[in-house]
Amino acid sequence: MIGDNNKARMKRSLMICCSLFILSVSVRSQNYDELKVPVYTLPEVLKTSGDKTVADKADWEKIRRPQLLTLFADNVYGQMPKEFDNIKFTVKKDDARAMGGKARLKEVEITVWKADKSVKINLVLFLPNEAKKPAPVFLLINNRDKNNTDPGRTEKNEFWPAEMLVDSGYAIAAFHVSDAAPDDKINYITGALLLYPEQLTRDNGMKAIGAWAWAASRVMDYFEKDKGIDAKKVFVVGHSRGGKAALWAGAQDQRFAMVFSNCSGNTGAALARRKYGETISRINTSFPHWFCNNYKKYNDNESALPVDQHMLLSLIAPRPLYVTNASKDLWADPTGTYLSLKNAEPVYALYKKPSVLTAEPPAINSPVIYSTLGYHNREGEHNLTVYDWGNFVRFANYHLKR
Ligand code: GTR
Repeated sequence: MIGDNNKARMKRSLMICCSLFILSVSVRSQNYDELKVPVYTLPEVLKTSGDKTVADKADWEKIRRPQLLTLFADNVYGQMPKEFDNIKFTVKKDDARAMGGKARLKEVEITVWKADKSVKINLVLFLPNEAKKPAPVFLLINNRDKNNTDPGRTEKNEFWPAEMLVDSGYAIAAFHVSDAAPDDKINYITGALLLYPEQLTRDNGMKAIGAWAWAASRVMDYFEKDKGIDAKKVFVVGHSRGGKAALWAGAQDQRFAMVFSNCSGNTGAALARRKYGETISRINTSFPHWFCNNYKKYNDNESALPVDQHMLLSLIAPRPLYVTNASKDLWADPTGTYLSLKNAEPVYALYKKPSVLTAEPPAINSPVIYSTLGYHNREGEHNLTVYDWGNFVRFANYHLKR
């Protein structure tokens, strides 16, 4: 006879074996073979839910754009709450002679209240002292270590090459995602979501990526009040998970004049239906706190999704959009990212915005700069580097005619 304790132990071992097996199958089952990409049909970006084809920008703005925003909110990123009671900007530090005198450093605490709750977003901002007029600004949604955006500049990192941006005549800013939603499945509710507890009970409720995008908009609220900033030239930048948030922020909030999404991959710029590299089921399993509950319905069921990521990119139109990959970062599906960008062209065409994207992805390290839709596939690993930033500056210079 097997005792109850032994039975429980055996059951536990069996369960552990099964989960390890499922995990190893799912890891092994990520596809990196172009020949195994399934045949798929992308949902039509210009076909409304009422089956009408959008032929001009008026219908795009009135009908299709709002439809797509709702579809993304309900099925992918969750709702974007817009209301709050109060917002206050407190300049905690103001140093006119930072970076050896070439920049003004401002550290600003942005506090947002709703009912009796509040959240604080800490902004680091360098303004170029040489600027004769309000400066355009790049805002990084920092999903990596806070040291990457060290205001003291003891730590310098190519993830946020602040000196290089200032030397190019731009202001550079950053906030850390943990202020808006800590990046873990337990604590993500302890930031912006404190203001919106009702979101937690909804299947289309905002989670971490939505909260990061929400915070980017609160920083935008601040930029509108800072006389050193040209609020019509605020560019949102994000890498990887931060790149997913940057796209959602730019799609939602049209005050962002340009969007830069670096190696954002699955549920960022890459098409979901290709199931190449990271998939929806994989991302929802590893990061259950990023997207709304409804998104889990599309685990291994991509074709049922009423949107794909080219539609998210289309929501940035007509504003300039720059998307990147890294050649060794197959997890983020470089080909699927490029195709997604290419499939956003019809919406840009409604605005007569020229794109020079070729049918096939450009060669590695051959950036497409002189285009409303910009792109590069940098040689190397998944990262945000000086090469990437250098091209962001070139792309911005081109569009600002600098
Ligand atoms: C990975 C995740 C990606 C991407 C990346 C990152 O683990 O699967 O979707 O977000 O992390 O943020 O660096």
